[in-house]
Amino acid sequence: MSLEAPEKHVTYGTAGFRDKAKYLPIVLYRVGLLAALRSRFLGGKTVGVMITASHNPPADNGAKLVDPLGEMLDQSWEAHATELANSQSTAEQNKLLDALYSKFGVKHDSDAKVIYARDTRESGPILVDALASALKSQNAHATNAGVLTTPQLHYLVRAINTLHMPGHESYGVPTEDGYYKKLATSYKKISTLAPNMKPVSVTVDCANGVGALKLQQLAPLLEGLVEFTIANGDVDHPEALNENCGADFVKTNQRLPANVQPVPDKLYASFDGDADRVVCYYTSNNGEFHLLDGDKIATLAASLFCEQVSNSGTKVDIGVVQTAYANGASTKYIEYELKIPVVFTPTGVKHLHHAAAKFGIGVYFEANGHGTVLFDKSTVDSLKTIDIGSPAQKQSIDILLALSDLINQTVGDAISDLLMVLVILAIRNWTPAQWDSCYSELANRLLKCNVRDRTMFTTTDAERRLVTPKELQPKLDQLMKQYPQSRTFVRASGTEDVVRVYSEAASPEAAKEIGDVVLELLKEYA
Ligand code: G16
Repeated sequence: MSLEAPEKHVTYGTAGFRDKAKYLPIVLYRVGLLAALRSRFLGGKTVGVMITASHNPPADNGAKLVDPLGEMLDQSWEAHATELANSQSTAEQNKLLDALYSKFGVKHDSDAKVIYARDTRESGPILVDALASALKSQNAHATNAGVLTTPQLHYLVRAINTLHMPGHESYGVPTEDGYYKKLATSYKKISTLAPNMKPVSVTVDCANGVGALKLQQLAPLLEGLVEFTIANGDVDHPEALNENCGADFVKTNQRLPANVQPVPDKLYASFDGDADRVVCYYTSNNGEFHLLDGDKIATLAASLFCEQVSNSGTKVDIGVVQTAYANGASTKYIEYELKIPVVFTPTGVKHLHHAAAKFGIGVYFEANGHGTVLFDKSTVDSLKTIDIGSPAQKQSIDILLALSDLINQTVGDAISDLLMVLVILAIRNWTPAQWDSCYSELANRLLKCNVRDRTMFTTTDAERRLVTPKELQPKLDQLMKQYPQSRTFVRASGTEDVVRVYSEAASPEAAKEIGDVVLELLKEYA
């Protein structure tokens, strides 16, 4: 490593470290040091490191650590990651590392196992080298899993560890092929259970990222059931990643990505750069674009689970976890139509995941398409052991169990989530427009704004209110009073050097006006 310290301060944020790739080799080296320690601390269980910057521009990159059951790094370790990464010299780095070994009572020569993967970014190989050299220096057993989607790495970590983990059922064959087979087998199983399920087709904008490669590998296993057409699958030009395409582009701009010429009423989907998010959409006959975002996916899934649980004769507490970005109409639909609880957490899968795990079946989705459905172990056990009274009851139980295999239990997964959407639409024989008609969204707008120091924006109430700058929230409150059914908030991004502005109101004009006023207010902090 030529540098002794990162050129700028880095923070383990919403989704690990994320910054311009040029700043990151030293950071990845130190991520490797910490990953080996984390594995040792956990008795030699395998931990993961994913090198990706997901929805960010091609020049960025990042790294996140994955804990043994495929969850995000335990939050209490994030501060250690940040402190170690920002050491100002090799001597300071070693001193800090030694202090952590002592603090956690970990022996330097105990077992450490780390598996890592990267997305398709040009900077990936350099960062892999930095990580690998740190793992070597720590005598850790290191496995390079190559180019994968983020959720595939999470799957591998969990599958490896649960092969021999008392109290945990094996999660699947710990290979990339095992991942595809698990998804395809459960999809096929549902197709044999649900009466008259028809084959479906979907065009997927893969953001010119890793999702394209992986969808191509899955497709033959679902032949005859799902037909995939790939758009924006150019991984040979890394500069094209997320450029005018991908889930973040479509959600933020509320319009079609480049290179998609829609056929009315057909389903389309967009993944992000590392395929952990998905949003869907369609156009109507008049050419109007209709977004089916994370809120629509959450409500589709929650309604199906409510129906199947009720048919199954079991009692399961189903709940939905959302963030401040959730459209107010989706929250109302869940609470008043589906009659199940909604819990709010700050942005970041790590927050939503923990809240969802408290339900028997916990559906969590961010509006940007990041999410999954968690099945509590006791729910799965009770579905497996319940006395079955009728064929209809058995059918619902089998569908629920197959869905628990189809849906990635470790983290949001664009491929698995898309299959869940497709299978629900197929079970119900619904068009995208029928799905969309469950509730009408309030008009909304999502903006980014550059400020001189985004850390001055601190929030409370699941990020729905600003604490600082303290003069700003009263102005936002005043603004909301002027528009019916309106809501707006400002929060600092954890992945980009911007603050995000969300506005929602009864009409698109009002949502736009509110957003414009907030941008104007933010000029003071530029
Ligand atoms: C990451 C996080 C998501 C979050 C998104 C944007 O997604 O995993 O939970 O919604 O960043 O976060 P922020 O608004 O703080 O920038 P991804 O897909 O980029 O890994």
